[in-house]
Amino acid sequence: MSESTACHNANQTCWSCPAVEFKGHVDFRACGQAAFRKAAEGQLVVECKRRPEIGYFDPTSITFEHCTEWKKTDSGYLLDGMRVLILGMDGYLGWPLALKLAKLGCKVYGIDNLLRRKLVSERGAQSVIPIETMENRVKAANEELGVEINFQEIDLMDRDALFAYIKEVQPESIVQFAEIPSAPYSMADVDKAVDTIQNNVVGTLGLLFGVRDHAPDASIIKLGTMGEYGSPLTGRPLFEGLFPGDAVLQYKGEEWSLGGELTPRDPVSFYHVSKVQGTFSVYEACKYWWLRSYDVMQGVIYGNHSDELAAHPSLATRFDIDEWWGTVVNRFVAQAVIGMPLTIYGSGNQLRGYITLKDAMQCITRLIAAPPEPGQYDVVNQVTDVMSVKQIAQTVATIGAEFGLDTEVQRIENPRVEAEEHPYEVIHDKLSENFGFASESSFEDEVRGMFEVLTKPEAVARIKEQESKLFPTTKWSGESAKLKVLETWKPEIKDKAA
Ligand code: USQ
Repeated sequence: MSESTACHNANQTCWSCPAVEFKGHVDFRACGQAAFRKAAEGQLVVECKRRPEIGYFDPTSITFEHCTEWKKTDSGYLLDGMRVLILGMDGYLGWPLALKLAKLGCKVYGIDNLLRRKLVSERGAQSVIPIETMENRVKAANEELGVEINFQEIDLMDRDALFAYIKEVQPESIVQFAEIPSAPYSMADVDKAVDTIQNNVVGTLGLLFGVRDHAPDASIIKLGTMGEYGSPLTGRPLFEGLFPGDAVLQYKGEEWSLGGELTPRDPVSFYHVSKVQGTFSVYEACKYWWLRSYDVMQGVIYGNHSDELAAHPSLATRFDIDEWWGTVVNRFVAQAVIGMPLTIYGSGNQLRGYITLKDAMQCITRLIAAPPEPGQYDVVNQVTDVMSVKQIAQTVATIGAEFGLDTEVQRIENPRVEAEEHPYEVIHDKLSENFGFASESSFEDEVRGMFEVLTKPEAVARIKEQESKLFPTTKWSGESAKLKVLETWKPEIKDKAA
């Protein structure tokens, strides 16, 4: 990695540093729709909570590169011993992030209500890769990686406990992963739809008040989703959250500026609706209270690998494959392993953005390392590849053949209401251009790595135990008729030697 990429945030100054407190009474807040408008020179000074001996100073005068509190890492400069609070630490993403940040020298704190474990088990499913209790995970992280991770079993909806913990920890960055992440779960019945909306929307809203009152300088990394934009049939590009500042609409012979407006939302399930609502809450909180946030429109995450997870089996993250809790790539690999035809919904031409678990963790780390300015709400689209479901099935079958698997593919009636033929122009420049992100894993290699783990006898047994939960039954329409298989075929596997 080049020097400039590694230190992408070197030029940031105390304007962006959560360890700094703004002094004075100048109301210079931005509207929350664009980068922070700095006060005219001399109007504002700051004080560093970590280095009070400096006294009041101009916040543009010290860069991260020149500050003794910011240390160089391979993810840019990171605040030394940065206090990061991960909400949803027990989840698929929360745990690998905790390990990665702890290894980078952050002081990592986390909460979780362990709901995901409960919901997966209520479904009669299980993580294919066995996972330890949180207590054992924290112990294993200490023994295997030599890091301290602090965990509290707290429900995001328990605002008294949440606020007390925020007050105690005084986080400099907060990562909001504590959401119910399943589209089919949110469509299964009214209780599950309400649970999803309540947990995700009300949970995030409560959090914002907690940050306002107890850690207002913390940067908030909020996990959104690409599915907030939907897949517009017009081919409208999926800008990174906000229309570019110079976007102009022609209407009745006049030009109307769209600069700074949120890219239209067209969510594809009640789960995705909850994410849209989260976006608006965060956007408004930045506007009203000078909170600062990156809203991460993440594509479908897949895989089970990161350097820290690989250090010891007791550090593994969960890996779900059933209809509700598994995502498409992880599901296809598991299906191939037990000889079940891969379940393509509808035409299989649906396009989505994808990213490996390892790359997603790098992106989030880089966002933590380059906090937004006070009042700044910004969005990144977190994907590396755009693929159709059919392409994914083809690659999974091809790589499965390397493991001696003879994979069939089936097209089944689509249980979801989603466009099956559509353009998909995802703009995803910011992470690489502004945050120094460079992908470290490819689709093929990650799928190969998954096959290596999932073809082990104990994993095969755990997949077979939940075989009946792999074929979809949750229709968006609410009907419960069995889904028809439309077509079955064996993908052509090109002989590498040929
Ligand atoms: N699909 C199949 N066969 C399957 C499973 C899914 O064809 O067996 C298709 C779906 O119809 C859809 C696509 O694959 O077109 C992706 O489905 P998914 O279940 O992998 O992902 P999705 O429901 O969209 O949600 C997942 C995560 C969610 C995250 C989202 C990112 O569960 O938390 O927000 O990916 S995105 O899709 O970009 O909105």
